[in-house]
Amino acid sequence: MRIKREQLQLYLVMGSQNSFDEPAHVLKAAIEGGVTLFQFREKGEHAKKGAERKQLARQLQVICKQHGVPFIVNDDVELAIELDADGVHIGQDDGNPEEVRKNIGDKILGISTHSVEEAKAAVAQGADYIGVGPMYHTVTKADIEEVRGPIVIQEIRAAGISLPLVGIGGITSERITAIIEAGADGVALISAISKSENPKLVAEACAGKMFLR
Ligand code: TZP
Ligand code: MG
Repeated sequence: MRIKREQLQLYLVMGSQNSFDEPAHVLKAAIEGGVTLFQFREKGEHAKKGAERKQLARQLQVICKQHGVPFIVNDDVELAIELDADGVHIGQDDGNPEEVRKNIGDKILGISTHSVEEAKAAVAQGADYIGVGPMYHTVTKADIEEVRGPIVIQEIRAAGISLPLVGIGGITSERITAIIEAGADGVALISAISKSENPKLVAEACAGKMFLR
């Protein structure tokens, strides 16, 4: 088991483009509030590039290490290997999962899925966990699939897929219960935490919703 279900409970996904405050400050506060897993997702129009991007990744990885929080890199196998990150997260259009698995060896592999079919494929491809979304409308990611809500998670569980799973997309502390009740092990959030005035308080409120099952 490369990742424990409990480690997926409160998954913060973030890059510098997602926060007004320094990403390092946001990450520290969020971890103090109860974040259990972190994904470095530095992408989009306003994202850092090259050496600056790598430097930020290292800085955030150090914070994760200090707090025992696994550090996952979004869609960049090369960077994950160079930094010896704990894992990689890929989407449906981010290349061949089998190839990614070969390259990362025993690191954690997360795959974004949107349906029972994609979830089944992710299991076959050796994913350690899947992200399912978008649960709700979001403006954080431009190219999102149709919003179908927590019902997709119920469908995936009903199909017999027991792989660790997080919901993602438009999630706030108020929406967590519905996602956990649908069968998720946790939730992945960007803006609810990263754009909050008080990331620690929001993370605490989210963490308080996790002990339901
Ligand atoms: N994948 C599906 S929705 C999404 C990603 C990366 C964005 C989630 O961001 P937010 O701010 O939590 O809605
Ligand atoms: Mg991607």
